[in-house]
Amino acid sequence: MRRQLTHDIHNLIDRGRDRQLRLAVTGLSRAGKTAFLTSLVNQLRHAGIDARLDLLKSAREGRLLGAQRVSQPDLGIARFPYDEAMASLQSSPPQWPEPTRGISELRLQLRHRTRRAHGLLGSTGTLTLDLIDYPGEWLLDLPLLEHDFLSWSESQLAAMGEARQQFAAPWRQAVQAHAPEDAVDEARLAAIAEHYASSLRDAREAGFSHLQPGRFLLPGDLQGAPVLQFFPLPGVGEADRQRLETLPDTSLYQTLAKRFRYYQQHVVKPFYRDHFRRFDRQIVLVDVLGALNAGPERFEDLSLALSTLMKSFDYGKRSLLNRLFAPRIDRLAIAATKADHVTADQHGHLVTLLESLLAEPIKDLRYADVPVRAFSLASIRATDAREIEENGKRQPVLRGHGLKDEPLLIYPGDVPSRLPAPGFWERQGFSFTAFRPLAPADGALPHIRMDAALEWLIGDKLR
Ligand SMILES: Nc1nc2c(ncn2[C@@H]2O[C@H](COP(=O)(O)OP(=O)(O)OP(=O)(O)O)[C@@H](O)[C@H]2O)c(=O)[nH]1
Ligand SMILES: [Mg+2]
Repeated sequence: MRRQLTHDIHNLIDRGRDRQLRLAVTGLSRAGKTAFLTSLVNQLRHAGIDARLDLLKSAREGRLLGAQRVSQPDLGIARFPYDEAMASLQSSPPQWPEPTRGISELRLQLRHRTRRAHGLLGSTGTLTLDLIDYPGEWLLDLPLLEHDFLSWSESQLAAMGEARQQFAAPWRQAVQAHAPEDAVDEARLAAIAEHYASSLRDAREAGFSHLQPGRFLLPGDLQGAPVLQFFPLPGVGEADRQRLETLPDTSLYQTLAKRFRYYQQHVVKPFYRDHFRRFDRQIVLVDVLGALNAGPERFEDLSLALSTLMKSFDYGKRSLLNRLFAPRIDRLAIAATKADHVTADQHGHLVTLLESLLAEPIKDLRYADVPVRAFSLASIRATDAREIEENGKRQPVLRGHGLKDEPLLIYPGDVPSRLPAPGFWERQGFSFTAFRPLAPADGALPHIRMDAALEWLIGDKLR
């Protein structure tokens, strides 16, 4: 107990002297979180040796001395699989790291020299950087706290578009066999819930992102637990509220309502209370190019999902989040990942497209005075930029290898600078080929603008 207290006090003092920072990385499934954190750790470990970090001021000025991994503070959280990710990238042929599930963490200790007037170097300082990777899907659950079961159920059914209805057909058939007042046994409930969860998984497979409840997609250690076995109830609404509330505890309605409350209290809230509330800085990664590639319906859905996700960073005084948890993130980055999938002349468009995709949330953040900046980057660059000459004109192209190791030389197309108008999808398709990582040379991973993101996220702590 006393040791824990001393530990906490030390943590507090370090933070006061700007020596500790918790930086969280999130994004929807496959957005590039593992690649980003792996590269971030790799770049910092190679700072001052062979990492290219010119846009990170302390590195450019030769003041960043290096980084070491130290044991993480929260022993109950999975370790971020840095070694495993590096092993995949260094295998032959190189491979992308495995998908990850849930939250993980890694602690780095950075040593740097402080700066004094007239460019003189000062004393050495240490920054303890806690890096946290967690699924963006978990943030999609925040709005669920504003509902009770009945209103949540109505909202979910209303939000189900045509394509989602199709995935949900088996679930609907199963649930419609029961009335809200029926007593339904555990096994039957589990079976209906599995139909519901599977409709969400199918929707995600098909490229949809705006899906709730988030843990149904990424259950982690809650797999099979009754708290993940609820679903909306078709055929009832606000008008039935009085009647429904008088139903016995054993009824289908009351059972689902109870599980829903449990999910709010024991799954959604603890994440915000135990983790989110303690983050100092946050980067949200978005696979904009992947969504462009998947067509208009998925692109629109990504936009919806992102505006829900970004609500977790809206600290307006009256926001739900502020009332419940008083979070303290004081700086935010949003980044379009995998920028090495398009030629460098398109990178500017990628940023403006991301900004228009997030226009509303960015406005809210600015209003709430949370500094936010948009980037396009490649955590682990998998292509080389080349130029070819066609009909007497120079044309930038990308060279790399496909996932089956086949050599590729392509021009992937133009990125629109704003949200694509309907005509765009007919006029111009996108085909972004997947590249395998470049063959590893010794040393730092190749990247695009990781240093710019680092400068924004931690640069001020390395002065
Ligand atoms: N070309 C290129 N591809 C990338 C880059 N970053 C990620 N990718 C691709 O995107 C895939 C997903 O990246 P991850 O880093 O595993 O994404 P994630 O968000 O951790 O995914 P989950 O753990 O499944 O949620 C990778 O397997 C790569 O194919 C990048 O910088 N360049
Ligand atoms: Mg991952």
